[in-house]
Amino acid sequence: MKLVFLSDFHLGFSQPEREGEAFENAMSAMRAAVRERPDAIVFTGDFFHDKVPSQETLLEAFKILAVPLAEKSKAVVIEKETKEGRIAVECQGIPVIAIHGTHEHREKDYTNALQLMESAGFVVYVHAEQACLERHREKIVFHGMGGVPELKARDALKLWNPMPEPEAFNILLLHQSFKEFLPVDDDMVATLSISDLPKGFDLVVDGHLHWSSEVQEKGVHLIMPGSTVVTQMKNLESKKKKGFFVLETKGKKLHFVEIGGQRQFFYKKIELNMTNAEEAREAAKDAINSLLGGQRFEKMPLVKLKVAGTLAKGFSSSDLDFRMVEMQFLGSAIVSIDHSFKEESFGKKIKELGLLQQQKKSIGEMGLEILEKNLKETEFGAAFDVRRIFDLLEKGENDKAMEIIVSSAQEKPKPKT
Ligand SMILES: [Mn+2]
Repeated sequence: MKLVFLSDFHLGFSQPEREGEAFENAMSAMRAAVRERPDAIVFTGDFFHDKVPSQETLLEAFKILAVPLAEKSKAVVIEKETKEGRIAVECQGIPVIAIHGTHEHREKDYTNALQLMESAGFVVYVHAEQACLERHREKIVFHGMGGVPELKARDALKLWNPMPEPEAFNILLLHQSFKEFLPVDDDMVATLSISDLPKGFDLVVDGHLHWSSEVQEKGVHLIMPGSTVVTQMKNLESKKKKGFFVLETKGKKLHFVEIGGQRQFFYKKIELNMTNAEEAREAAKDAINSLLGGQRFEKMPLVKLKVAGTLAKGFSSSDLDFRMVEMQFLGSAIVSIDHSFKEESFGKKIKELGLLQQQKKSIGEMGLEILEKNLKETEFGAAFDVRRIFDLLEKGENDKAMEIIVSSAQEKPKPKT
Protein backbone atom coordinates (compact mmCIF):
# COMPACT_ATOMS: atom_id res chain seq x y z
CA MET A 1 0.00 0.00 0.00
CA LYS A 2 0.97 3.60 -0.39
CA LEU A 3 0.78 5.97 2.57
CA VAL A 4 1.42 9.67 3.10
CA PHE A 5 2.62 10.99 6.48
CA LEU A 6 1.78 14.57 7.31
CA SER A 7 2.04 16.50 10.54
CA ASP A 8 1.68 19.77 12.44
CA PHE A 9 -0.50 21.96 10.21
CA HIS A 10 -1.07 24.34 13.14
CA LEU A 11 -4.26 25.73 11.63
CA GLY A 12 -5.13 28.91 13.48
CA PHE A 13 -1.49 29.95 13.93
CA SER A 14 -1.13 33.55 12.91
CA GLN A 15 1.44 36.33 13.02
CA PRO A 16 1.40 39.82 11.53
CA GLU A 17 2.17 39.54 7.79
CA ARG A 18 1.63 35.76 7.93
CA GLU A 19 -2.12 35.56 8.57
CA GLY A 20 -3.06 32.97 5.97
CA GLU A 21 0.19 31.02 5.91
CA ALA A 22 -0.69 28.01 8.08
CA PHE A 23 -3.83 27.45 6.02
CA GLU A 24 -2.15 27.97 2.61
CA ASN A 25 0.72 25.60 3.41
CA ALA A 26 -1.61 22.96 4.84
CA MET A 27 -3.88 23.17 1.81
CA SER A 28 -0.97 22.90 -0.60
CA ALA A 29 0.44 19.94 1.39
CA MET A 30 -2.95 18.18 1.40
CA ARG A 31 -3.44 18.70 -2.34
CA ALA A 32 0.05 17.37 -3.05
CA ALA A 33 -0.59 14.43 -0.72
CA VAL A 34 -3.81 13.53 -2.56
CA ARG A 35 -2.00 13.76 -5.92
CA GLU A 36 0.18 10.87 -4.71
CA ARG A 37 -3.00 8.71 -4.82
CA PRO A 38 -2.25 7.05 -1.46
CA ASP A 39 -4.36 4.36 0.19
CA ALA A 40 -4.42 6.45 3.35
CA ILE A 41 -3.13 9.74 4.73
CA VAL A 42 -1.72 9.63 8.24
CA PHE A 43 -1.60 12.74 10.40
CA THR A 44 0.57 12.85 13.55
CA GLY A 45 -0.92 15.69 15.56
CA ASP A 46 -1.21 19.47 15.95
CA PHE A 47 -3.70 19.75 13.14
CA PHE A 48 -4.88 22.84 15.04
CA HIS A 49 -2.81 25.46 16.81
CA ASP A 50 -5.28 26.09 19.62
CA LYS A 51 -6.99 23.68 21.98
CA VAL A 52 -10.35 25.14 21.05
CA PRO A 53 -10.18 26.32 17.43
CA SER A 54 -12.27 29.30 16.33
CA GLN A 55 -15.06 28.83 13.78
CA GLU A 56 -12.87 30.60 11.19
CA THR A 57 -10.20 27.94 11.79
CA LEU A 58 -12.77 25.12 11.72
CA LEU A 59 -13.91 26.37 8.33
CA GLU A 60 -10.31 26.11 7.06
CA ALA A 61 -10.02 22.62 8.52
CA PHE A 62 -13.22 21.48 6.78
CA LYS A 63 -11.97 22.84 3.43
CA ILE A 64 -8.68 20.98 3.80
CA LEU A 65 -10.23 17.69 4.95
CA ALA A 66 -12.80 17.89 2.17
CA VAL A 67 -9.95 17.39 -0.34
CA PRO A 68 -9.16 13.72 0.47
CA LEU A 69 -12.84 13.06 1.21
CA ALA A 70 -13.87 14.17 -2.28
CA GLU A 71 -11.44 11.79 -3.99
CA LYS A 72 -13.21 9.18 -6.06
CA SER A 73 -12.15 5.84 -4.72
CA LYS A 74 -13.92 2.79 -3.37
CA ALA A 75 -15.16 3.16 0.17
CA VAL A 76 -12.80 1.43 2.52
CA VAL A 77 -13.50 -0.02 5.95
CA ILE A 78 -11.12 0.71 8.78
CA GLU A 79 -11.41 -1.52 11.80
CA LYS A 80 -10.85 0.50 14.90
CA GLU A 81 -9.85 -1.32 18.06
CA THR A 82 -11.07 0.83 20.94
CA LYS A 83 -11.36 0.43 24.68
CA GLU A 84 -15.06 -0.28 24.10
CA GLY A 85 -14.40 -2.91 21.48
CA ARG A 86 -14.00 -3.19 17.73
CA ILE A 87 -15.71 -0.62 15.48
CA ALA A 88 -15.90 -0.74 11.69
CA VAL A 89 -15.61 2.75 10.17
CA GLU A 90 -16.62 3.13 6.54
CA CYS A 91 -14.45 5.78 4.92
CA GLN A 92 -15.21 7.71 1.73
CA GLY A 93 -12.44 9.08 -0.45
CA ILE A 94 -8.90 8.72 0.87
CA PRO A 95 -9.09 7.86 4.58
CA VAL A 96 -7.23 10.09 7.03
CA ILE A 97 -5.96 8.45 10.21
CA ALA A 98 -5.04 10.95 12.92
CA ILE A 99 -3.78 11.34 16.45
CA HIS A 100 -4.02 14.57 18.43
CA GLY A 101 -1.01 16.72 19.22
CA THR A 102 0.07 18.59 22.31
CA HIS A 103 -1.80 21.64 21.03
CA GLU A 104 -5.08 19.73 20.91
CA HIS A 105 -4.52 17.74 24.07
CA ARG A 106 -7.38 18.08 26.54
CA GLU A 107 -8.12 16.11 29.66
CA LYS A 108 -10.52 13.15 29.43
CA ASP A 109 -13.60 15.13 30.49
CA TYR A 110 -13.40 17.30 27.39
CA THR A 111 -13.77 16.68 23.69
CA ASN A 112 -10.66 17.44 21.68
CA ALA A 113 -10.69 18.96 18.19
CA LEU A 114 -9.72 15.68 16.49
CA GLN A 115 -12.64 13.85 18.10
CA LEU A 116 -14.80 16.59 16.63
CA MET A 117 -13.31 15.96 13.16
CA GLU A 118 -13.93 12.24 13.60
CA SER A 119 -17.59 12.73 14.47
CA ALA A 120 -17.96 14.78 11.27
CA GLY A 121 -16.56 11.83 9.29
CA PHE A 122 -13.35 13.55 8.26
CA VAL A 123 -10.80 11.43 10.12
CA VAL A 124 -10.36 8.14 11.96
CA TYR A 125 -8.99 9.22 15.31
CA VAL A 126 -6.92 6.92 17.51
CA HIS A 127 -5.53 7.47 20.97
CA ALA A 128 -3.90 4.54 22.77
CA GLU A 129 -5.82 2.51 20.19
CA GLN A 130 -5.37 0.73 16.87
CA ALA A 131 -6.80 1.18 13.42
CA CYS A 132 -6.46 -1.58 10.89
CA LEU A 133 -6.58 -1.09 7.12
CA GLU A 134 -6.79 -4.13 4.87
CA ARG A 135 -6.46 -3.73 1.13
CA HIS A 136 -4.80 -5.41 -1.83
CA ARG A 137 -4.25 -8.50 0.36
CA GLU A 138 -2.18 -6.43 2.72
CA LYS A 139 -2.82 -5.47 6.33
CA ILE A 140 -1.56 -2.30 7.97
CA VAL A 141 -2.07 -1.71 11.68
CA PHE A 142 -1.72 1.84 12.97
CA HIS A 143 -1.03 2.05 16.70
CA GLY A 144 -1.56 5.65 17.76
CA MET A 145 -1.01 7.62 20.92
CA GLY A 146 -1.81 11.34 20.86
CA GLY A 147 0.47 13.93 22.43
CA VAL A 148 0.64 13.87 26.22
CA PRO A 149 2.61 16.27 28.47
CA GLU A 150 6.31 15.41 27.97
CA LEU A 151 6.93 14.51 31.59
CA LYS A 152 4.23 11.82 31.37
CA ALA A 153 5.22 10.50 27.92
CA ARG A 154 7.48 7.66 29.01
CA ASP A 155 5.00 6.33 31.57
CA ALA A 156 2.03 6.74 29.23
CA LEU A 157 3.76 4.71 26.53
CA LYS A 158 4.68 1.98 29.01
CA LEU A 159 1.15 1.87 30.36
CA TRP A 160 -0.39 1.61 26.90
CA ASN A 161 2.25 -0.95 25.87
CA PRO A 162 1.42 -1.36 22.17
CA MET A 163 2.31 -4.71 20.58
CA PRO A 164 2.88 -5.26 16.87
CA GLU A 165 0.40 -7.63 15.25
CA PRO A 166 1.66 -10.69 13.42
CA GLU A 167 1.46 -10.78 9.62
CA ALA A 168 0.82 -7.07 9.34
CA PHE A 169 2.79 -3.93 8.61
CA ASN A 170 2.83 -2.22 12.01
CA ILE A 171 3.16 1.54 12.34
CA LEU A 172 3.46 3.36 15.64
CA LEU A 173 2.18 6.96 15.66
CA LEU A 174 3.34 9.40 18.33
CA HIS A 175 3.50 13.09 19.01
CA GLN A 176 6.34 13.61 21.50
CA SER A 177 9.86 14.99 21.89
CA PHE A 178 12.85 12.67 21.80
CA LYS A 179 16.00 13.39 23.76
CA GLU A 180 18.13 12.50 20.74
CA PHE A 181 16.56 15.20 18.59
CA LEU A 182 16.68 18.16 20.91
CA PRO A 183 19.56 20.58 20.37
CA VAL A 184 21.63 20.97 23.56
CA ASP A 185 20.63 24.59 24.03
CA ASP A 186 16.92 23.95 23.51
CA ASP A 187 14.37 24.77 26.16
CA MET A 188 12.04 21.91 25.15
CA VAL A 189 11.95 18.89 27.44
CA ALA A 190 11.84 15.19 26.64
CA THR A 191 11.54 12.05 28.73
CA LEU A 192 11.50 9.66 25.77
CA SER A 193 14.58 8.18 24.14
CA ILE A 194 14.67 6.07 21.01
CA SER A 195 15.58 3.11 23.24
CA ASP A 196 12.24 3.50 25.09
CA LEU A 197 10.32 2.70 21.89
CA PRO A 198 8.71 -0.74 21.77
CA LYS A 199 10.39 -3.17 19.39
CA GLY A 200 8.96 -4.96 16.39
CA PHE A 201 7.30 -2.04 14.59
CA ASP A 202 8.02 -1.61 10.90
CA LEU A 203 7.93 2.14 11.25
CA VAL A 204 7.54 4.79 13.96
CA VAL A 205 6.12 8.16 12.88
CA ASP A 206 6.43 11.09 15.23
CA GLY A 207 4.90 14.57 15.05
CA HIS A 208 5.64 17.48 17.38
CA LEU A 209 9.19 18.34 16.30
CA HIS A 210 8.84 20.74 13.42
CA TRP A 211 11.80 19.77 11.24
CA SER A 212 11.71 16.65 9.08
CA SER A 213 14.01 13.77 9.95
CA GLU A 214 14.64 10.09 9.42
CA VAL A 215 16.68 7.81 11.68
CA GLN A 216 17.37 4.10 11.77
CA GLU A 217 19.06 2.96 14.93
CA LYS A 218 18.71 0.44 17.76
CA GLY A 219 16.32 -1.58 15.59
CA VAL A 220 13.96 1.39 15.20
CA HIS A 221 13.04 3.12 11.95
CA LEU A 222 11.74 6.54 12.94
CA ILE A 223 10.52 9.35 10.72
CA MET A 224 9.29 12.83 11.57
CA PRO A 225 7.42 14.65 8.80
CA GLY A 226 7.86 18.02 10.56
CA SER A 227 5.40 20.89 10.41
CA THR A 228 4.10 22.51 7.23
CA VAL A 229 4.54 26.00 8.72
CA VAL A 230 7.31 27.64 10.75
CA THR A 231 5.93 28.43 14.21
CA GLN A 232 8.74 27.84 16.68
CA MET A 233 11.52 29.32 14.53
CA LYS A 234 14.11 26.74 15.56
CA ASN A 235 17.51 26.63 13.92
CA LEU A 236 16.89 23.15 12.44
CA GLU A 237 13.71 24.39 10.77
CA SER A 238 15.80 26.78 8.70
CA LYS A 239 17.89 23.87 7.39
CA LYS A 240 15.05 21.63 6.19
CA LYS A 241 12.25 22.27 3.74
CA LYS A 242 8.65 21.62 4.75
CA GLY A 243 6.81 18.66 3.27
CA PHE A 244 5.69 15.07 3.86
CA PHE A 245 6.84 11.47 3.60
CA VAL A 246 5.49 8.96 1.10
CA LEU A 247 5.84 5.27 1.87
CA GLU A 248 5.38 2.23 -0.35
CA THR A 249 5.00 -0.59 2.15
CA LYS A 250 6.05 -3.19 -0.45
CA GLY A 251 9.82 -3.01 -0.37
CA LYS A 252 9.50 -0.23 2.21
CA LYS A 253 10.37 2.59 -0.14
CA LEU A 254 10.28 5.99 1.52
CA HIS A 255 10.80 9.47 0.15
CA PHE A 256 10.19 13.08 1.13
CA VAL A 257 8.12 15.50 -0.93
CA GLU A 258 8.65 19.24 -0.48
CA ILE A 259 5.62 21.50 -0.67
CA GLY A 260 5.69 24.43 -3.07
CA GLY A 261 5.47 28.16 -2.32
CA GLN A 262 7.26 28.00 1.00
CA ARG A 263 8.43 31.12 2.74
CA GLN A 264 12.22 31.20 3.17
CA PHE A 265 13.35 31.05 6.77
CA PHE A 266 16.77 32.25 7.93
CA TYR A 267 18.21 31.66 11.35
CA LYS A 268 21.43 33.11 12.73
CA LYS A 269 23.14 33.50 16.06
CA ILE A 270 25.75 36.22 16.62
CA GLU A 271 28.08 36.75 19.56
CA LEU A 272 29.16 40.24 20.60
CA ASN A 273 31.63 41.11 23.31
CA MET A 274 31.67 44.17 25.55
CA THR A 275 29.10 45.75 23.32
CA ASN A 276 26.83 48.72 23.91
CA ALA A 277 23.27 49.19 22.69
CA GLU A 278 24.18 51.13 19.55
CA GLU A 279 26.91 48.67 18.46
CA ALA A 280 24.62 45.72 19.12
CA ARG A 281 21.89 47.21 16.92
CA GLU A 282 24.40 47.90 14.13
CA ALA A 283 25.77 44.36 14.33
CA ALA A 284 22.24 42.92 14.23
CA LYS A 285 21.40 45.00 11.18
CA ASP A 286 24.60 43.92 9.39
CA ALA A 287 23.95 40.26 10.18
CA ILE A 288 20.43 40.43 8.73
CA ASN A 289 21.61 42.27 5.63
CA SER A 290 24.24 39.62 4.98
CA LEU A 291 21.64 36.84 5.43
CA LEU A 292 19.30 38.44 2.90
CA GLY A 293 22.21 39.33 0.62
CA GLY A 294 20.09 41.49 -1.68
CA GLN A 295 18.17 38.44 -2.94
CA ARG A 296 14.67 38.67 -4.34
CA PHE A 297 12.05 36.54 -2.62
CA GLU A 298 8.66 35.38 -3.81
CA LYS A 299 7.33 35.75 -0.26
CA MET A 300 8.87 38.03 2.33
CA PRO A 301 11.46 35.89 4.13
CA LEU A 302 11.34 35.11 7.81
CA VAL A 303 14.44 35.96 9.84
CA LYS A 304 15.24 34.89 13.37
CA LEU A 305 18.33 36.47 14.87
CA LYS A 306 19.73 35.52 18.26
CA VAL A 307 22.17 37.99 19.76
CA ALA A 308 24.33 36.82 22.65
CA GLY A 309 27.58 37.82 24.37
CA THR A 310 28.63 40.32 26.99
CA LEU A 311 27.73 43.95 27.52
CA ALA A 312 30.11 46.85 28.06
CA LYS A 313 30.36 48.13 31.63
CA GLY A 314 27.43 50.25 32.62
CA PHE A 315 24.97 48.62 30.20
CA SER A 316 22.26 46.20 31.13
CA SER A 317 20.01 44.04 28.95
CA SER A 318 17.15 46.42 29.66
CA ASP A 319 18.98 49.12 27.66
CA LEU A 320 18.78 46.94 24.57
CA ASP A 321 15.84 47.43 22.30
CA PHE A 322 16.00 45.76 18.92
CA ARG A 323 12.54 46.85 17.80
CA MET A 324 14.14 49.66 15.80
CA VAL A 325 16.13 47.10 13.80
CA GLU A 326 13.05 44.90 13.26
CA MET A 327 11.19 47.98 11.98
CA GLN A 328 13.96 48.85 9.53
CA PHE A 329 13.21 45.67 7.60
CA LEU A 330 9.46 46.26 7.39
CA GLY A 331 8.29 45.43 3.91
CA SER A 332 11.37 43.38 2.99
CA ALA A 333 11.62 40.70 5.70
CA ILE A 334 9.75 39.54 8.81
CA VAL A 335 12.43 39.91 11.43
CA SER A 336 12.43 38.74 15.00
CA ILE A 337 15.43 39.36 17.27
CA ASP A 338 16.07 37.70 20.63
CA HIS A 339 18.92 38.66 22.90
CA SER A 340 20.53 37.03 25.88
CA PHE A 341 23.55 38.89 27.23
CA LYS A 342 25.61 37.91 30.21
CA GLU A 343 25.59 40.81 32.61
CA GLU A 344 28.36 41.24 35.15
CA SER A 345 26.96 38.95 37.78
CA PHE A 346 26.34 39.80 41.38
CA GLY A 347 28.64 36.93 42.29
CA LYS A 348 31.51 38.46 40.37
CA LYS A 349 31.05 41.81 42.09
CA ILE A 350 31.12 40.15 45.50
CA LYS A 351 34.33 38.37 44.52
CA GLU A 352 35.97 41.66 43.56
CA LEU A 353 35.01 43.19 46.88
CA GLY A 354 36.45 40.16 48.65
CA LEU A 355 39.73 40.60 46.79
CA LEU A 356 39.97 44.23 47.85
CA GLN A 357 39.26 43.18 51.41
CA GLN A 358 42.07 40.60 51.27
CA GLN A 359 44.55 43.19 50.08
CA LYS A 360 43.54 45.39 53.02
CA LYS A 361 45.33 48.46 51.80
CA SER A 362 45.97 51.17 54.38
CA ILE A 363 44.60 54.63 53.80
CA GLY A 364 48.24 55.69 53.34
CA GLU A 365 48.85 53.09 50.62
CA MET A 366 45.72 54.11 48.80
CA GLY A 367 46.72 57.77 49.05
CA LEU A 368 50.09 56.98 47.56
CA GLU A 369 48.53 55.08 44.66
CA ILE A 370 46.25 58.01 43.94
CA LEU A 371 49.17 60.47 44.05
CA GLU A 372 51.24 58.29 41.68
CA LYS A 373 48.36 57.96 39.29
CA ASN A 374 47.60 61.69 39.30
CA LEU A 375 51.25 62.64 38.86
CA LYS A 376 51.53 60.49 35.77
CA GLU A 377 48.94 62.70 34.18
CA THR A 378 50.90 65.93 34.96
CA GLU A 379 54.06 67.25 33.43
CA PHE A 380 55.99 66.14 36.51
CA GLY A 381 55.74 62.55 35.42
CA ALA A 382 58.48 60.58 37.17
CA ALA A 383 60.57 63.65 37.90
CA PHE A 384 60.93 62.86 41.61
CA ASP A 385 60.65 60.04 44.08
CA VAL A 386 56.96 59.96 44.90
CA ARG A 387 57.26 57.66 47.89
CA ARG A 388 59.79 59.98 49.52
CA ILE A 389 57.62 63.04 48.98
CA PHE A 390 54.58 61.19 50.24
CA ASP A 391 56.35 60.18 53.44
CA LEU A 392 57.43 63.79 54.04
CA LEU A 393 53.93 65.08 53.43
CA GLU A 394 52.53 62.43 55.73
CA LYS A 395 54.82 63.61 58.51
CA GLY A 396 53.92 67.27 57.93
CA GLU A 397 57.30 68.26 56.47
CA ASN A 398 55.67 70.28 53.71
CA ASP A 399 58.56 72.74 53.18
CA LYS A 400 61.10 69.98 52.65
CA ALA A 401 58.82 68.19 50.23
CA MET A 402 58.33 71.39 48.23
CA GLU A 403 62.10 71.97 48.15
CA ILE A 404 62.74 68.53 46.65
CA ILE A 405 59.99 68.95 44.11
CA VAL A 406 61.25 72.33 42.95
CA SER A 407 64.88 71.26 42.76
CA SER A 408 64.11 68.06 40.86
CA ALA A 409 61.97 70.03 38.45
CA GLN A 410 64.93 72.35 37.79
CA GLU A 411 67.43 69.46 37.48
CA LYS A 412 65.46 67.36 35.09
CA PRO A 413 63.21 69.48 33.05
CA LYS A 414 61.29 66.95 31.02
CA PRO A 415 57.82 68.23 30.59
CA LYS A 416 55.39 66.10 28.75
CA THR A 417 54.41 67.41 25.40
MN1 LIG B 1 3.52 21.20 16.69
